Amino acid sequence: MSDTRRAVLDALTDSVVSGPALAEELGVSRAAVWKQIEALRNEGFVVESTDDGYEVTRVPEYGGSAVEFGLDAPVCIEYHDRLGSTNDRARELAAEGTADVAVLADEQTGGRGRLSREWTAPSGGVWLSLVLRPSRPPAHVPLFTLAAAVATTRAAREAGVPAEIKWPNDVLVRSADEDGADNNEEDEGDGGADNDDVPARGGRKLAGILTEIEGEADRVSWLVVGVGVNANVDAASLPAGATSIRGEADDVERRLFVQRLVEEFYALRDDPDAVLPAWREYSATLGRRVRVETPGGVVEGEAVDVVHPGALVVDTDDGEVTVHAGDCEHLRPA
Ligand code: BT5
Repeated sequence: MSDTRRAVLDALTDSVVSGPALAEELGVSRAAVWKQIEALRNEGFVVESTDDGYEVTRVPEYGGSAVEFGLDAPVCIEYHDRLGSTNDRARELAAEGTADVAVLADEQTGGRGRLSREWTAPSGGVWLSLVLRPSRPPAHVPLFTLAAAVATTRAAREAGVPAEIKWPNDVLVRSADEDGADNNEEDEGDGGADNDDVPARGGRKLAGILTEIEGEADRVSWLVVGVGVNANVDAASLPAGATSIRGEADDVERRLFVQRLVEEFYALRDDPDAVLPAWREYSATLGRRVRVETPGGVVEGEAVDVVHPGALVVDTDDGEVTVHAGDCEHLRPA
């Protein structure tokens, strides 16, 4: 998207503006403004020309400009109806030197999870990859993944889904029989998929995050944070153990859902000290017995804390162990 188009969109967000005023404000010709208005109309916006100027009276349901309209974050959206993987496209953009772009697709045909696992991504979901170039060491990258999990959880809760985070970055909805040590009363909802054989125990998976980086020892060159949220999709079209917003609550306006998610993520990017406290607040893992498969072996015990930059502290029979990466399973209380 051109800077002019974004500036026109931003100017139209909360006011009626005349073409000449807009041209002057943006330092472009009236013809250039008119061209952008026509482009927005072609994308499905209804832009009325009133005596006072242009007024947006209808925003398309989904798409790049639709998400950017009213978005309070410094991000451009590149939208595709269909894509192999938004992370792959984001990696291309990152390699070209881009930053603060989000690749968004309605459907992915080659979605990826961690460790080359498949990610099912039918039409109706939210498949999003953010390109960032933070001046941080690679060791701090997990903080961005945690921030994405917090942002996703907040957006899901606003959509009426009691989402929680399983370490490190699965966003899930606990099953009634998964309430563990703390007997959380929000756990009665058991809609969505039939989950008698949940593969990653701990609840029904609503969203997953895949973070990829390129960098040197002391500096990240680029970071791609891929977020997949099962939004307006039938749980039946997802793998066993998955759920969707549609399965737990009502369908969401994806345009607004993506805005909330991206805005929350950028707010946390700008306030990194807020990430861990927020993550702890939404955690389904802390206080639970867990079994973590790490590259160095299995760690089992009670999850007692998450510490910078996103490591899990597990109280085991042999004392506290800090785990930096691995697959985590929630165990039923002994
Ligand atoms: C993840 O991997 O949870 C990270 C998923 C990231 C997906 C996003 S979508 C936008 C961006 N573009 C991409 O290509 N990827 C990112 P992992 O923890 O490895 O979980 C993968 C496992 O979850 C699979 O092996 C399945 O068991 C399960 N799974 C696959 N699709 C699912 C879905 N839609 N919902 C819930 N679980 C799913």
